[in-house]
Amino acid sequence: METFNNKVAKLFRKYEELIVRKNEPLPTGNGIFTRYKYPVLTAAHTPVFWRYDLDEHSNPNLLERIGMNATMNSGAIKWQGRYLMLVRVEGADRKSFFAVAESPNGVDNFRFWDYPVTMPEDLIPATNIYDMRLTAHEDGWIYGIFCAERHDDSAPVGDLSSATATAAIARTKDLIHWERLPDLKTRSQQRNVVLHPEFVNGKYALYTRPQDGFIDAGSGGGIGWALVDDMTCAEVKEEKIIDSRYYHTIKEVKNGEGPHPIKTPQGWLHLAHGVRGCASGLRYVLYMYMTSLDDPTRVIASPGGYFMAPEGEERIGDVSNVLFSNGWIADEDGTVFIYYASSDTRMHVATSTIKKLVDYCMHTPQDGLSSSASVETLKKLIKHNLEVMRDASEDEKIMEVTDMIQA
Ligand code: M1P
Repeated sequence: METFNNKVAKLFRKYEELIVRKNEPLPTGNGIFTRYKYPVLTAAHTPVFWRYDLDEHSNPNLLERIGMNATMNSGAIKWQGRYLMLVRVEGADRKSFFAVAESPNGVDNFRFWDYPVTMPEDLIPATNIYDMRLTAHEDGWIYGIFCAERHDDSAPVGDLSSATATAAIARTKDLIHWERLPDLKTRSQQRNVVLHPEFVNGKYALYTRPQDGFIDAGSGGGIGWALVDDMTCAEVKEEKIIDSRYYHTIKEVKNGEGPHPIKTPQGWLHLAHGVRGCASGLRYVLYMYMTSLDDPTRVIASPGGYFMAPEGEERIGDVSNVLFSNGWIADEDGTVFIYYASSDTRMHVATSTIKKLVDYCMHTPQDGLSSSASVETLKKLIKHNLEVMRDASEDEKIMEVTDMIQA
């Protein structure tokens, strides 16, 4: 009979194989980004010693004691030369918490730190916390803004689904010790709030997502912008929508800022999610846009349609048909690591470069908001390409003749 110690050794061996498995870029693509073969984090990547009691006396049958359900919507940062994700881990009990996983190269070998984050509570404790955006701000702190969810006590008795969403704020210098600051004061519920990395007119700048209800953006929505004097008592007094939602687009139901934008010489590069409704439920895709360096509220590029949509196994999971991103890392050499979750279940990486992403944003046609506008845009490209192809074949003919003369 297999001994307890052998069973434990087997668990660790299998786990280790998973952690050190090399990831592979997938050959197919659209030239804009590269997907990878394996998810970078799954629930199975959470340490064995989080899930099992490894003491033979208290767990003689070596049963899993604390089940993990998902590793999803993760913030990201390059920290002391390592690629870190601030992961939203969801237990089998449906409670999310934060934990750091780090990798030496950004595409595989992600390993969790021993302990999850101990996040101090605000005055009113939250039931669930999730989807942290990390910002290394020029004031010297690393801020984490995340959603704090609480039961909506104004709901009728017996309604155990109604909840409220608030933007919670914490800051750290080492990603281990967190100082919790008061939740963002705002007129509406908020999710997907993100801190801009630089001061704007001497103030902190926030991307917001005002919403009428916990799920519904309602009459409002869109990606908002607000300036705040002090992050230790942050209050949104005025909010301006900088990226609206539109009828019959990928962001018709709602949208939300992803990670904080990346600064490029051409402007701020943004990644966001857009949501539309269909017979199979809500469909979440990722899209991009750019804003001006002089005025970060001015959109200067708005490529039409989605940047990434769920594909293959990404389409299936706890909440199917969802891609969500709240973390990316721009490396010194211009490589961009885009960390995205699929179907609220697992984390993936896609790589691109700043140059390609700027090109994508600047030169992808905008959404013309109607079928006929889309056809006109398409016809323009076809006409141009047919001319290019015709010119190329004319050149080839000339070259053939020249070759014959020379021969
Ligand atoms: O289930 C899909 C997503 O739903 C919500 O998205 P949004 O903030 O746009 O409403 C969030 O709960 C998010 O965590 C989740 O991935």
